[in-house]
Formats: sequence, structure tokens, C-alpha cells
Amino acid sequence: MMNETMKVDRRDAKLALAHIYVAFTALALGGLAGLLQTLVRSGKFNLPAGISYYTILTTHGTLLGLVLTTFFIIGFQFAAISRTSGTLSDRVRFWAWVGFWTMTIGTAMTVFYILTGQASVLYTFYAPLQAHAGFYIGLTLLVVGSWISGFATFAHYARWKKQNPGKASPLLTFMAVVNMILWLVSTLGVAATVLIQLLPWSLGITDRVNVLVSRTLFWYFGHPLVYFWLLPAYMVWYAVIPKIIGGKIFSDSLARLAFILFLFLSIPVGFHHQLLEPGIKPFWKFIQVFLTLMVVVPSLMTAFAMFATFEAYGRSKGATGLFGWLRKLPWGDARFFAPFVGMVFFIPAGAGGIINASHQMNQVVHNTIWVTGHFHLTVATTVVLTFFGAAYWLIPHLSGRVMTKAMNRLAIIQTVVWTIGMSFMSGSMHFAGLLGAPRRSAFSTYGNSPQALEWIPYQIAQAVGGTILFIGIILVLVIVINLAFFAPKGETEFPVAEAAEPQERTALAMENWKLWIGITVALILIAYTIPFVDMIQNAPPGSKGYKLW
Ligand code: HEM
Ligand SMILES: [Cu+2]
Repeated sequence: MMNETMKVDRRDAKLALAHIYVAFTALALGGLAGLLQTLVRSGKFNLPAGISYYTILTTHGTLLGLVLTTFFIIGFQFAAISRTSGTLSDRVRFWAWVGFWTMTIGTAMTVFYILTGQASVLYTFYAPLQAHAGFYIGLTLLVVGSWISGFATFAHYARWKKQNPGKASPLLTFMAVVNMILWLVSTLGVAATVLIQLLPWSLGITDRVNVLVSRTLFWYFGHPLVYFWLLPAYMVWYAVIPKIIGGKIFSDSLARLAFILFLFLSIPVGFHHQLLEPGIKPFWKFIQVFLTLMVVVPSLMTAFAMFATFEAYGRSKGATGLFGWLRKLPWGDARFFAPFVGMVFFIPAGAGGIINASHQMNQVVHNTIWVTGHFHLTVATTVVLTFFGAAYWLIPHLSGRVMTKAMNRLAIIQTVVWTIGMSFMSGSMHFAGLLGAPRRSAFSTYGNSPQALEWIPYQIAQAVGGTILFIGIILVLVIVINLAFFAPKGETEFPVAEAAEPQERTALAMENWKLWIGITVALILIAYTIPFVDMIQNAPPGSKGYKLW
């Protein structure tokens, strides 16, 4: 039975929904851009009215990689902390709205400069490509707004701790706090390059920019960014899915420990995106690759915990044999099915990640469309399908409605459509990449070179997959709009599971923030200080800005 404390307060629900609306608007526009990209790259289609491929690609990467994710995550986390640690205070809610509007205004500015062709610098905005200053200002507002929301989250957590001395915080609140610490520490890098380097340079205050420093600061942020996407999906896997299937959390302490390890191991590893960068000594690349691969530990902990939960539940229902428990899982429930498919896709995605991070193999795939294939499995499938699965209970919970059987069926179909579309698109990206096809390139036969002609069948398969995926986007939008505005009124549960064996003392020990932040900072200093000093002391003259579009 539901009682008052298990429901997100209506005022907090409005806040969370506002974030979710922006997120799905970004999905609609960004998804359309994605479709157009696959069509252009098939060689059978040209963009009308002189629109540049790179304008579309910047729109896609920014709206989906940065906007959809950040807004969905912050909205979801506000709902989660309100659900598990009580209604937000008026002050915290006020600041959360300030954060929301700052982010939204920043997003609108950024998108304006991209769509008007003044910022076709792709979502990584690498120097020496130079965008209009408004693009960087918009991005700054997006990040500053998210910081405000981060501090609002911390304030809510602190209030809970004050009201519950000596108790471990609720799991979902703990996880949201870890994710916002990760976000704050990592966005310092991107804020530094934007505010100190790129903005003054785009305004003409400085003439030249240190490219290597700006890329390093970008990837100091860019890798933890992917864990900022992933941890909310893990929040759903660890704390929500067990409840949906009717089971328990395998271990509350293990879940917390995994999150702390992700905090340690997500930031001091940005060099694995810069393995072919000439200005960094191999030793430091090696250190950072080692730390990168350590992430296998919390990842396998997570995989183990999930399958232990599934198996324990299946056996409690009388399943026998090695895999009999699989049959007991609620396959017809989209709240389970979509995230489960996401988990399955994470297996090849993780294997591909190990390839990317390995120095020698990276040389084969570097800057090819293999990489794009990889992160459409991670973020655009594992993370996004988990978010869709969460939206199927979160949105009706917040809007005071219920998901009908018909909508649930549509959501199952949506998941299948995504699976098929992504297998085609990401699969052919992986193959084309192995054959050397570059990422971030409009269609070209490169003067009919035999190698480029080999890519074309894969590029056509990519467009087939992209078209199927776009149908998937239309389906999920239909479901989301239904759940927000049209579904029958009623009560929907915000599922939060209990631990199999609550161990309050170990859980409490996990809240030693000074120690965790101390280790995080120490690892960052070890991995970055010397190479960074080197980059500045031995800097080349720096580059002027280029607008190549
Ligand atoms: C309809 C679904 C989608 C399609 C058809 C699609 C298609 C594509 C294609 C073809 C590219 C590579 C273009 C190139 O390198 O030349 C790309 C890049 C990208 N996509 Fe998607 N995508 C889809 C969904 C998503 C989703 C859901 C996300 C994130 C949540 C996402 C994030 C990205 C990012 C970050 C890039 C990199 C942009 C860059 O390299 O600058 N995509 N997408
Ligand atoms: Cu990375």
C-alpha cells in the first residue's frame, strides 16, 4: 500500500517533470538530427537549403549527449531524493528551480548558435575550431545551473542527516549525492577550459589558444561525463529493478561501495581518449589506462549483484536448474524489460570499451566510426533504455496517472524496435570502423578510392538502422506524452527495493565523504599534475581560431 511518505510531493513532482520535458524535447530534435546523419552518410540523400552536415551533427551530439542526459538525470535525482529523504524544503526547491532555469536558458542559447550555423564545432568543441562566444556562454550557463542543482541536492542530504543522526542515508539519496560530487569535480575541467581559454579567445581578448591543454581539460570532464550518465542507470538497476520484479537488493553495502569506486576511477583517466595525442608521455597514458581498466572491478560487482538478485528471486519462486530462474522474470513488464535489454547490451559495449582503452588496439579504431558504434551501445542503448524504463513509472507517478496495458505493450514494442535498429546501426558502425571509415564525416567516396567504396554497404545498413531507431523515438515520445498528459488518473508506485539483509553499520561507514573526496582528489593529482605542468611549460605557440564551416 502507498502512504504519504512514499510519494513525491506535488511541488517536487512539478520540478522533476519540468526537467523531464526538456529532456524528451531534446530527444525529439536530436533524434531527427541523428536520422538525417545516417541518411546523409548513406550517400543517397543531401541536406536541403545548404544546411551543413556538421551543424546537424553538433545539434545531435549536444542535444542528446549533453542536454537529454543532464536534464533527465537531474530531474530523476530530485524525484529520487524527495521520495527517499522526504519533501524538499522550500529553499532547496527554490534553488533547484533557479538551477533548472539557468540550465534551460543556457541550453536555448547554445542551440540557437548551433542551429544558426555559428557553432558547428561538434559537441566536444575542440580548439582550434572556434564557435561564436554565445555558444560558450550558453554552455557555461548549462554547467552553472547544474552546479546549483548539485548544491541543492547536497543541502537536502545534509538536512536528512541532521534529522537522522547516526543513521545511514537512504540508498538512492546516497547514490544521487555521489553522482553530483562526481559531476561537480569533473565539470571543473570543462569550466576551466571554457572560461579561461575558449571564451576570451572567441571574444577576441586573446589571440591564441593552447590546444593540448584545452583538450586535456575537456577529457578530464568528458570521461566522468559517461559515468555521470551511467550511475543513474545503476541507481535504477540496484535500487528499483529488484522491487519491480518482487525481489530484494542483493547487498546495500556492495551497491554503495561500487558507487564510491566509480567516483575514484572515473576522473583520473581522461588520457584514454588522448592515446594518440603527441604531447603526453607514454608513462602517463599507461597510468591512466591502468586506472581506466580498474573500473572492471565495480562493473563486475554490479553485474554480479544484478544477476544474483534475479537468480535469488527466480529460485524463491521455485525455479530450478542453472537458468530456470530466467523464466520467472516479468518479461511482459516494460519497466523491467527495457532496462534489462539495456543491461544485455552493456556486455558487448563493455568489451568494446576495453578495446578502445587498450593502447595498441586503439590505433586501429581511433577516430573511426567504430567509436560512434561503441557509445551508441553504452549511452544510446544501455543508459537510454534504462531511462525509458524509468520514465514508464516515474512520469505517471509524478503526473498522477497510470500506465495502461496498451501503453505497456507499446513500450515493449519500443524496446524491441530499439534493439533491432541499434543492432543494425551500431553493428555496421563497428564493422565500417574496422575497415577504416572515419567518424564525424559527411558522405564522401574519397575520389572513388577502393577502401572508401568498401564502406558504402555498411553505411546503407547504418541508415536502415537509423530509420528504425527513429521510429523507436516516435514510439517513446507517444508513450511519454500519454503518460504525462492523457493516461487515466490514478496512483503509480515509485518502486524502491529493500536490502536482503540491511546492514546499517557498514552502510553508515560508506558516508565518510572527507575520505572519499580526499582519495578522489589525490588520484586526480597523481594522474594529472606532472603531465599538465609539462603541457604548460613546454607549450607550442598556440593556435588562432578557425571556422572551417
Ligand atoms: C535515432 C537514433 C539515433 C541515430 C539515428 C543516431 C545516429 C548517429 C550518427 C550517424 C552519428 C555519427 C555521425 C558521424 O560521426 O558522422 C551519431 C553521433 C552521436 N550520437 Fe547518435 N544517433 C541516435 C541516437 C543517439 C542517442 C539516444 C544519443 C545519446 C543519448 C546519441 C549520441 C550521440 C553522440 C554524443 C554522437 C557524437 C557526435 C559527434 O561525434 O560529434 N545518439 N549519432
Ligand atoms: Cu572514456
